[in-house]
Amino acid sequence: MSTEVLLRHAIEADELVLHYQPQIDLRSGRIVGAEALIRWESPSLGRISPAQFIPLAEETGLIVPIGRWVIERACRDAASWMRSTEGAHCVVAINLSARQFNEEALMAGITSALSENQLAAHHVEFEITESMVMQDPVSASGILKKLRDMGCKVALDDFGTGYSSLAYLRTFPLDCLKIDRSLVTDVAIVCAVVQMAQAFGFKTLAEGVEDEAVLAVLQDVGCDIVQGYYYARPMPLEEFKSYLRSHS
Ligand code: G
Ligand code: G
Ligand code: MN
Ligand code: NA
Repeated sequence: MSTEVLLRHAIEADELVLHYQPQIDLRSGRIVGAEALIRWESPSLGRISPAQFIPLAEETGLIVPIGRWVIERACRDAASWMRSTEGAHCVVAINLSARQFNEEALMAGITSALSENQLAAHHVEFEITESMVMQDPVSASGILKKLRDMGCKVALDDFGTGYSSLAYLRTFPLDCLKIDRSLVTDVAIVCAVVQMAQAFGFKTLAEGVEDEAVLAVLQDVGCDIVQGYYYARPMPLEEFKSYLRSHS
């Protein structure tokens, strides 16, 4: 069977899972969020990376049902950790793909996932890549505004890898810039991005933090939030809940 056919069945066959990677506030040391990262365990193909199957899902349109599943499951999981004292301030960060972002039914899907799980909108953040918004900045800006009007947060993912128009960037309704992990070891770039984000009124999150030296630089330049293997790898829900309990 082709990978496409197998992926089509992956949702109903319960082969997709979400792992969570903690996001830590640098000043307080508290866990303020967790990024949901999809995993596919195929009985016939083995473990397949989202870097492989997300592009396929985009091409075939399967990203629409998969993306809907991700939003529903992430909201359900976040609602479950939100009920504990340790998890009460931990936002769930959900990656949106280009198709999903431009889909008419996106807002309705989010609204129903929130209400079904009695999850407050401000506990959910959507990650949209720089290239997705720069393709059509005017339309993207309208969608970002709708998400924020609902009460959700919005982060610009992979920042620094695409071609952002700074003039547009400053007008975007954003909460956070996620500095791409390929850039976090470059002191000058990190410093410049943090200063620019501060001037524009956005928070900064550094991805792919793997060691103490990088962490020290980020602290120095005033980066707000960090995420990376130095703290933890993406992990299954139950493991993430114990992580929350033991790190608060
Ligand atoms: O976790 P990992 O490094 O393997 O993820 C690889 C890529 O897949 C990253 O670019 C990440 O943003 C993307 N990805 C992971 N989970 C999701 C998801 O739920 N939806 C979308 N659209 N992309 C995801
Ligand atoms: O594209 P996006 O930023 O959504 O993807 C995040 C990806 O980065 C995930 O696949 C995640 O597994 C991976 N990741 C998270 N932390 C680290 C890290 O410290 N080092 C590396 N190399 N990858 C990381
Ligand atoms: Mn991301
Ligand atoms: Na990224």
